[in-house]
Amino acid sequence: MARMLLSGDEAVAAAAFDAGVTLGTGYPGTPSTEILEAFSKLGGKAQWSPNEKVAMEVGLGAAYAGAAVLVTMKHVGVNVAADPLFTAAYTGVTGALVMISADDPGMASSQNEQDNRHYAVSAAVPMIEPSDSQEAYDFLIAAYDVSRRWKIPVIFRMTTRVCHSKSLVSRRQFPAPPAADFVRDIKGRVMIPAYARAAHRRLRQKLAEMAQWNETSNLTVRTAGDKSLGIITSGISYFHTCEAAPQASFLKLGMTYPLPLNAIRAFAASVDRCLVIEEGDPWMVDALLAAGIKVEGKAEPFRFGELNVDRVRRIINRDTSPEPAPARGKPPQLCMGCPYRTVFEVLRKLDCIVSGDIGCYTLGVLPPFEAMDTCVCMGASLGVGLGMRHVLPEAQARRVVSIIGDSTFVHSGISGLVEMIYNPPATGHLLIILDNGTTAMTGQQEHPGTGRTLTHDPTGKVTLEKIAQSLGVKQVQVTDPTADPAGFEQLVRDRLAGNELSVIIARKACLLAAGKIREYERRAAEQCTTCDCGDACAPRGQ
Ligand SMILES: Cc1ncc(C[n+]2csc(CCOP(=O)(O)OP(=O)(O)O)c2C)c(N)n1
Repeated sequence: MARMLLSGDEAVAAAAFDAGVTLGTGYPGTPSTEILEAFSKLGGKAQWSPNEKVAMEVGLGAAYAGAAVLVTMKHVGVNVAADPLFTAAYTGVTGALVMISADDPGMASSQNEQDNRHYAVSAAVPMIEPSDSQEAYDFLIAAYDVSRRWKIPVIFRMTTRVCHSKSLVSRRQFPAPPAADFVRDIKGRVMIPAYARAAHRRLRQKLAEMAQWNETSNLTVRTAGDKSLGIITSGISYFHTCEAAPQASFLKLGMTYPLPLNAIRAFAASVDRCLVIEEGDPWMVDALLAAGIKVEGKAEPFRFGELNVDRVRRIINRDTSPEPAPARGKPPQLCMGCPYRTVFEVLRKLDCIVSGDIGCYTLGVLPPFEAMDTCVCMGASLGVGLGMRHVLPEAQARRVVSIIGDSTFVHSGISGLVEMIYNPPATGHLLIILDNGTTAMTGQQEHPGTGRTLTHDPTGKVTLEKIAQSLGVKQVQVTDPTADPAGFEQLVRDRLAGNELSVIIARKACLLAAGKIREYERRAAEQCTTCDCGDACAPRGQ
């Protein structure tokens, strides 16, 4: 096949497609979102799940049934998927499962820069890290081989630069993987303690075998150079270092867990000074030092943010002098005409204590609104708001409002609403769902509340107000805040004054998505002749 210019995300999608991956599941999150979208465009079957835990579980079920599966998420998504991941390591898989962890060192678009290499160690699953798009392609194929051979989920860790940079990729052809087929394995897949104890031992045995295999695997590349400086590295750091110290000797690792300790030990002994260049936490250097290998790491300031050629030069030169401040960019802001603006204006005017959440609307924290007081992780607005309501003096408690986007509500807000019903504060509580009909922040993906699939075709729709009502919220109001801002303000005032539990769904389509949504609805109305898809087809009659 001809060579193509692909991003790392597109290369992963192409590899998954070429390798015959049967199903891709995931939840959007920068920098991983494009993978499933590209996989779907190539003709692969891809679907958004309500959240990463569900995506992992659906993937796991498919892999138990013998299929090859791709599960995608950003780094914080792995926190959500961690519960099934850790025990999936015990059960293993029958087909093959690769989980993409797209990490965001430097936090281009995330709330933290957690280094998910730690997950490989704590979940005890192998981890593979590509450096560019060709490796994203080749290593993904290798990840499926590892997963199939050792019957284990594999973490495929990428970072923003690898996900989004474009480089040339040669694609190949592969034989089709075996068809799905259920083979009973009760002791292998039902993790009661008696079976799990044996499973843990099996897992450690697999890791020992994989470590042995990795000692000579072709995922490791050794380049002989100047003996005075040896560099151990992986991922994007490899390219920064090639430019910063082209004369050095290199040991570039592809599979970074379990580490090929003997190969590393031999490399370290072959050079005068052996330096580990890694982005994020001093994860690898700590592991190597713990194994008694004489290596040197980086100074603490380089733990923060992305590395680049200049920073790698500084690490090599042990230069910890102040770094130049990055050029100031233009701060992001809520779009002009964004329906959330009205909501934040009201919250600001009423001096609400706003327990916020993650999405475009987090920008309500910035001037001119400054109408958000907390933001932790997806879904936290409910729990954090309720916690404040429980302990604050009444006058303050009455000012507490939780706000959450529609996609985030479906992702992990519903359980917070269950908590609100179960443990209601004495002053009641108000949740405002900002329903703009899309997952705007990550590029307008569909979610269960839109009633459309990843490919924008109609499917079952989860209706937010029905969820709130069925859970027992008495005061549920759906309103377009922009249609009558004064009326919206009065509504919020009324809800804050009472002691009831209330939900206001502020519904108005994202300005940037509205045209596309109308087009999807028109297309669906044309296609849908036998209407049995409930609310998804509602616009048909309009
Ligand atoms: C666990 C986790 N998964 C994914 C993300 C990426 N992400 C942040 S907010 C968000 C959803 C935003 O959609 P919505 O709640 O509808 O708000 P909008 O952006 O449309 O205002 C996503 C996918 C994340 N931060 N954390």
